[in-house]
Amino acid sequence: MMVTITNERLSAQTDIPLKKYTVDNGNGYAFSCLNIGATLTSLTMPDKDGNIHNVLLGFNEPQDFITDQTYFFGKAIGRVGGRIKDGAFQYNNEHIQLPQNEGNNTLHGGNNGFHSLWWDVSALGNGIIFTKTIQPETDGFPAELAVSISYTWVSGNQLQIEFTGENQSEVATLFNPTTHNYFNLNDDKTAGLGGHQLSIRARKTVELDENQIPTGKLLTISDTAYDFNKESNLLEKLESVKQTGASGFDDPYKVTDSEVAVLRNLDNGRCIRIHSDRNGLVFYSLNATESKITVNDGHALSPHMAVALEPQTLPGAVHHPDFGNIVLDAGDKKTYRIIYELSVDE
Ligand code: FUC
Repeated sequence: MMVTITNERLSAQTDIPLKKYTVDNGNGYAFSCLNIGATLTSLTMPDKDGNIHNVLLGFNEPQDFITDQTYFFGKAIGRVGGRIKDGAFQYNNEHIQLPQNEGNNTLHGGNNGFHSLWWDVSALGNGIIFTKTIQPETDGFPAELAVSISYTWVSGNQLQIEFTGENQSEVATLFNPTTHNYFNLNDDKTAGLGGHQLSIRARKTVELDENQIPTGKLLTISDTAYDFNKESNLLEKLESVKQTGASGFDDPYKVTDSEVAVLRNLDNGRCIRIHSDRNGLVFYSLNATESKITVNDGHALSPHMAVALEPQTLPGAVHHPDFGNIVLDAGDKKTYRIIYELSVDE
């Protein structure tokens, strides 16, 4: 593997320090990141005929990566992915208030979460690392948190995304980061999800209330529209979930394996296996969109143009201890890894 790293400035305005970093592994696979939001903006790979193309959906206008609070294309998400009911939790009998950015609730770390921060960047031998020490005044969460997020090529066309959080304070905080990439393995994103097959290693989803807040209950999904335990045609599944009255998938799955999901395209052979060290995967099928947003190659954004698969500790863990523990105590440090194993079926 011969990794090369290049960077370019994306904005001519000197007061906007937007930079793009591209890391090519020399085998026909490359990724690009931005210093705003530690964002993964593109992931290029060959198809079965050797055509190399980007398999992620992203904004066409670089400026949208700076201002977006809706789609989170490619964004690093933290301190906590998903929704926290009433933007608050109890710890040692103390009520801790968090930033509220979706009604009373906290979504994806609040408006000043990882996705909207400017990160410092350094090169590693096989990728890049974003670092930042986040103060409570910056994002509204308790405790000073030193964070690093690295994107590196590891053996055999595997992109590893590693999050480390270190609580540098005397009080506890929360840490449940994820990455919000939307995949579409077709070259032409306007072709939607045609040809895509998805499997998710899960037999249960988290029940959600009318505000998409976890109730604490798990639902058995065997043989329902939500069941992806057997590899399934994504467009057919979308049709069947819509027949239940939903606008698409926006659900946390309780995963049973470290290979949490496999997305493949039967037409062009591209395949992504997602590995994670946590117990949850949120599957979001990009259900609501505004067409004034333009994405890859200047096309208008439309619903179900791509799918987000977000590995994390199950949302709701802070209120439902059975779901996991996302508290990062004073002085504690935690590391999580997500791997995209990329391959091409002949
Ligand atoms: C997912 C979803 C949300 C949302 C967002 C962009 O994590 O659960 O509903 O709209 O991403």
